[in-house]
Amino acid sequence: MLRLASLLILPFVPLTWGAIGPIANLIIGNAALAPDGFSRIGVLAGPTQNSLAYPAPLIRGIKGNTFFLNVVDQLTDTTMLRSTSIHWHGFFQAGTAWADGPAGVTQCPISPGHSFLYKFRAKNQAGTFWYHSHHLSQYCDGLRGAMVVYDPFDPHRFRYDVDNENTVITLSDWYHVPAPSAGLVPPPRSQLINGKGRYPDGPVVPLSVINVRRGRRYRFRLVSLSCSPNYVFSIDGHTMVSKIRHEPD
Ligand SMILES: [Cu+2]
Repeated sequence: MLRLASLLILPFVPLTWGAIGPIANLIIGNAALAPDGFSRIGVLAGPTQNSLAYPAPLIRGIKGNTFFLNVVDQLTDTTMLRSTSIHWHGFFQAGTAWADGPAGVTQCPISPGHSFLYKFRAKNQAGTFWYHSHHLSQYCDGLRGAMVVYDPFDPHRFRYDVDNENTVITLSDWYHVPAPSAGLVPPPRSQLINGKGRYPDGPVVPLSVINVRRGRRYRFRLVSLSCSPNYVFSIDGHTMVSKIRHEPD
């Protein structure tokens, strides 16, 4: 179970991770990271080679937008897959099945040094989605991020005051061994909220903090970027109207 230990009552401070989209370059590269205090190389994404991150950057658009997402493969680490392909999880892709992403099904994987422009429209879709590598188990090495399609005419708009990139909460499992050598169904070493967590007997590294202001209503967009586990999520001192379960694909 993942629990957000506390919602700190502090002035609202925007985080610095920048959202991108609906027109964007998405660079896929290798870089070191230590989301739970253990350093390893990951398969990461970012708007530039110098901003590779985990989770991958939030991609956002507005209902009706056409996404132009240019995925550029700059992978070099031979301990992991160097070719790639991205699936935009939850988008219907009516008429654009070629942009759905499963390598070997709707496209060949993108080879290192090459790019692929995904173009698809969020015609009648809005809400919280995610995207991930769809090339074997590569997404377990880090190529996963959240995606939001905002609806300017959201029928629930009167229920909340704040809905932005700071109210997206990602849940994910994390591994210390690169996926190609981790064996079949390896157990995750840690669980991360917004890309931060700890593993048993590991260092006491910072956990993610989401600042809120008393009296304001926040639309939290909870999204599981899971390779394997399901999550039960709760917030201390708050009643969840319904428990959310998500079956990863
Ligand atoms: Cu998916």
